[in-house]
Amino acid sequence: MPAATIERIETSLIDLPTIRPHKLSVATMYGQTLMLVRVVCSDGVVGIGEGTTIAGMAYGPESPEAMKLAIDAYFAPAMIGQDATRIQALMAHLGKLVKVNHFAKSALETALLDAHGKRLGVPVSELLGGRRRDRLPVAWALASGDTARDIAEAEQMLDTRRHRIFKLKIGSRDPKVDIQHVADIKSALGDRASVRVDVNMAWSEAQASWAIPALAHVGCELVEQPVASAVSLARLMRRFPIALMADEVVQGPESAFGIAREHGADVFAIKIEQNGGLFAAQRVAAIADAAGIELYGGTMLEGAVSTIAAAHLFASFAQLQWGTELFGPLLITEEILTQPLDYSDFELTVPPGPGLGIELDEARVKRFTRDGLIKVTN
Ligand code: MUC
Ligand code: MG
Repeated sequence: MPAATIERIETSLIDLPTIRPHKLSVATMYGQTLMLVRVVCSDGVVGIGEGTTIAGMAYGPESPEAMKLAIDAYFAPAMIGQDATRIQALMAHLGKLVKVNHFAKSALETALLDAHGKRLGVPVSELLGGRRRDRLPVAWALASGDTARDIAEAEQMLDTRRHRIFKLKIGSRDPKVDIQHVADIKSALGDRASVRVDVNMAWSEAQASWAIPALAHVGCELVEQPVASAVSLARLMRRFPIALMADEVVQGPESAFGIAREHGADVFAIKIEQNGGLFAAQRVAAIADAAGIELYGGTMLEGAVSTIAAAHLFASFAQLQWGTELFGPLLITEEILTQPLDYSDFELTVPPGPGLGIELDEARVKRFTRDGLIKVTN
């Protein structure tokens, strides 16, 4: 008889405003929707997890609504009564029943790990092999769409010692306009900050071939996912004096192995949701390490729950050469934790308590919980 079985799984959608419009090449975000999941176990322990994507279905194939539906209709019935303490075995079983659905799987695995950590009295990082660091450098994305506003925002981040690594979201405009935008920001910030860009797959290989050296020339140090295809990205490798990072094409260990085999990136952005959970993301990191690919802790602009789940994983990585971008909770206007996260001195503290080490402010969460399934935006 297992020590704890799964009794109930509850899901909800939380709609939260962002502090300003967040402009990516694929969409402009005005708010963020968190799909929260609670796994209630027979020993009274409740684990929380989160599934969050960017701009509905503009970034990836799973919407928050689809994650909720997949859990309610398919995952939950298969999980009720199962051993809550055998997380890897349970996730492997679910993997056979439900194909892909990486974001929903990540949310469930997070909740199971949170519950098990609370049960054992250890942080999730310890369940993942043990942390190697307690604090993580955190980049900020400049994505207002306006150069002067982005510079002012970066100056404020430097003054308050919140961020000194800036990722500029480009790709929706003419590349020449974008390059000027990057040049102006880098020249305003100088050596006080590092500047990187994320193109979110917007360029053709031909555009990338002339735009990347121009970005290097103006002081950009890293270009994230300039093109959509992994084959194109591999062809761009080693042609320029700056690093190329794979993001959207890294979707679990098999894809990571394929990219590594083709020498297809200098750096992987690791996202727990995109890879199908923390254990899958851990395997991706191991592949990268073995292949000499450097690591960056990515985000789906998640709220506090998934952000901290990722933080526990990134704290355990052997290498984290490019730091992280775990700033999602700072892009949201509302605090949904009883104790806010510690972002200070350009870093995020990985909570020391059991499980994820965070507690939801239930009243605030309730206030922003969606009543029906359909939301009308704008
Ligand atoms: C992405 O593409 O990396 C991370 C930061 C941001 O602004 O967008 C995300 C997703
Ligand atoms: Mg990206």
